[in-house]
Amino acid sequence: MKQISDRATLRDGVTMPWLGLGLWRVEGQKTIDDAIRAALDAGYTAFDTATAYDNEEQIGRALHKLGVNRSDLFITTKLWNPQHVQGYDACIEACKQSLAWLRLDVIDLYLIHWPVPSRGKTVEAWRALIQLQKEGLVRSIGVSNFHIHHLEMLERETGVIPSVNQVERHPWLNQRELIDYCRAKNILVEAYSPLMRGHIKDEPVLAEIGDRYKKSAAQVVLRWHLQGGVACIPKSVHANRIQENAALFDFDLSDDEMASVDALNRNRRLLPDPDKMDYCG
Ligand code: 1BO
Repeated sequence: MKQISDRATLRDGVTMPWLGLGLWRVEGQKTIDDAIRAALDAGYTAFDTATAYDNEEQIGRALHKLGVNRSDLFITTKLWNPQHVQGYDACIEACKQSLAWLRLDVIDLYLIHWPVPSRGKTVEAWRALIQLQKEGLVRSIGVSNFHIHHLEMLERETGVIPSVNQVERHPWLNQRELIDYCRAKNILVEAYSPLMRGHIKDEPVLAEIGDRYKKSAAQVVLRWHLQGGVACIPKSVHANRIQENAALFDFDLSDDEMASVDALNRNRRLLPDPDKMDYCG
């Protein structure tokens, strides 16, 4: 990819920006207005939220106030576990509620937020997303926090493969096996917490690589994601950081530098393992 407007083509033909602004734990109308404005100014068109983040309504208000052309935007939101585990109808209603909060006619990408395997409702929730796409309420459907065995279950039970799997991914958790599986199935992997929740400073090699290009360690990590074919949604509410996180398209990491970042992997999660995340409200 050469510029922030470049898009990945998903398996269902929908195109999605490689880089978006993550809005997890972004709260308060003014903070949201300012972050979205700064992101638009920096060239972002993709915004990632979830019902669980409790900010869809404020995001909808911000986009409406800013008068952004709808066709220029790519909005992702996610089905939250309490509705997921209630079954098909609750999943359909949850999506309609997100549409209302976001003030949209269609969601660009709708994801099952967590597999919640202990409740056994994931296939039913997936069937609801398939129906939502058929009805045109969502353009593309995918999942978040799915291991390979969860993805296999959806394919086996429904024959419909998600377009995106959004997962925790950063240098300490490079998700090699999952990425290889998703690539073989033409599922785009998207990284959340791509900047290791503040731990980048613990790996000095990242700043050393950055010095060669006059880039920060964070920019090196984001470039590593993109260059490795992984979309990402760094979160920030600071205009200067939002801009910095988008200034990734004027340098390339060498193969050796990509390998140095890969070598930092420890299979270390900073957030819950999806097989153990059972929260249902
Ligand atoms: C706990 C992580 C949630 C990201 O969507």
